[in-house]
Amino acid sequence: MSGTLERPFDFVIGGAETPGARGERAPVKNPASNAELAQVAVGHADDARHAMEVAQTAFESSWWASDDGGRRAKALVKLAGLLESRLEEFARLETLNMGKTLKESRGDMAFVVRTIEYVAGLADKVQGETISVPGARLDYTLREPLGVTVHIAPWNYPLLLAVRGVAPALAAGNAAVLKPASLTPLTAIAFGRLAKEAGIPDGILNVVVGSGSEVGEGLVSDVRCRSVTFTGSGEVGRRIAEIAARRTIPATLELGGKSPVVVFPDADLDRAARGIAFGIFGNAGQMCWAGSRLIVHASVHRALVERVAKIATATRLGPGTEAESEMGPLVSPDHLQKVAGYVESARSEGGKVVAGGSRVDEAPLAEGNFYRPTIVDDAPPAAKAVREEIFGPVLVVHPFETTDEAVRLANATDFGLFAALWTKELSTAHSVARRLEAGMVSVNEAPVTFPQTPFGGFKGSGLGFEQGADVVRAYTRRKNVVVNLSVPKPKT
Ligand code: TAP
Repeated sequence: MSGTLERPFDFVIGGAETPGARGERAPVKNPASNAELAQVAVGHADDARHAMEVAQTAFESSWWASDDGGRRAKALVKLAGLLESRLEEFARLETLNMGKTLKESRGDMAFVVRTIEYVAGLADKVQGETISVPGARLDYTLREPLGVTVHIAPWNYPLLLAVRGVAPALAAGNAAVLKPASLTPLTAIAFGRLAKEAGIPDGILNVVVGSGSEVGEGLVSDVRCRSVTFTGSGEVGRRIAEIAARRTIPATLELGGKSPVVVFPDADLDRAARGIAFGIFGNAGQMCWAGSRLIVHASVHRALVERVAKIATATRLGPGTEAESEMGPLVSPDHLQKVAGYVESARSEGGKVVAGGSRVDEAPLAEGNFYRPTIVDDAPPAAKAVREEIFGPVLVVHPFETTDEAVRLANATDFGLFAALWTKELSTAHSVARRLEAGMVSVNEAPVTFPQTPFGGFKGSGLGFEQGADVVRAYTRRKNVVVNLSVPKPKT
């Protein structure tokens, strides 16, 4: 890809494309080359306020928030269809902006389509209940939309993680304001442009771009914001939780992890090696639930590390747009430096780099942010690279002797998003799955999720869940109504 995309990417507010109050635009880059890719509108606090005001008006005045969930479902199904019909275009845009391979972007877009279809199916099933109470009374509950919901998305799955919150909020009848990450806003904006064609009323789906500290905080602090869904770093997530607490609004936080992959001696090592490589080198390791700590039984330690190292070394790096590329670049030069810094710290703290461990500095990839799939063996448990989320293609390895030790090592982290187990023993699988402090556990499987399964973490990995059958209901509020049915006796 060379040159800038011709059409600028402006905000989508109230069904119209607008460059924002001050008319500012800034370039976004292609991480495979660091060349300019597109010009994007950059907003400020006044744009955040404007988006919230427009969303509130649409919520109050359009049919969207009415009881007609079936009508919302139709519009959402149309939205999913529009995206599906342009899947290749969206996948390419995602790859150009974020760096992941086209295969990965196609998978992400298919997941987005399925997510919208899934929540569309729930839109007319948001219902209250009747409750038996003493006396001549009818008591029932109503489920109402919250109002304007705010969605702040990260750069690693730009459209997928945005729509994972926006779609159920819309299905419940809310008006949404989405702020994608400044590094990767293109697919979110392109998605916002589809809303009108899908028949979603103007102002119900809005997209505004700008720095998190100004636009993001502006959205969450706005008096009209009735809930916030955030995916990103723990530091920012906790800041958002503080604002939400002050405003007494719900916050759903998805904050990353340092996920263990525990391999028992009876595991199928070839399958496990492929699953482990997929779980840490997929999306160049920029995954909240990357299986970044391999905890392997000492008897198969060397054999397994050799297998994973072979896959790491054979992985073809290249621009995501090229069919033969198996791993794309990291999202930005700053992030590349951060990942490289972690590997250097692991080396200096006694870890052995057995694969990768360097950026690609040969032409033509040297222009981009390419970092080799890396394995650090025998890193001390206290090492920074073992404790902190690296968010890159870096696997750290620890051997264990007993199951208790494996569980202790797996749980020895502030995070609790995901854990994987590899064993053929049914009892080991089920008993260890129960002992792991993680919101999601997979057995003999690389990380995999579906719109119908809950996604969320324990401990420092977040608050609340996304996806799953309760996801639309989570964007409603419950109201209890009691009606006195007694008929006054006629006065004689
Ligand atoms: P964050 O700084 O947390 O950014 C995530 C989103 O929050 C972006 O849209 C960002 O906007 C916005 N944001 C930043 N500061 C904000 C604030 N004070 N108030 C409201 N919104 C704010 O994450 P990052 O810089 O993209 O990545 C840093 C680290 O976070 C990564 O290395 C990784 O460890 C973690 N991360 C985790 C995930 C998942 S899936 N859990 C995803 C991405 C990153 P701008 O970027 O436009 O300023």
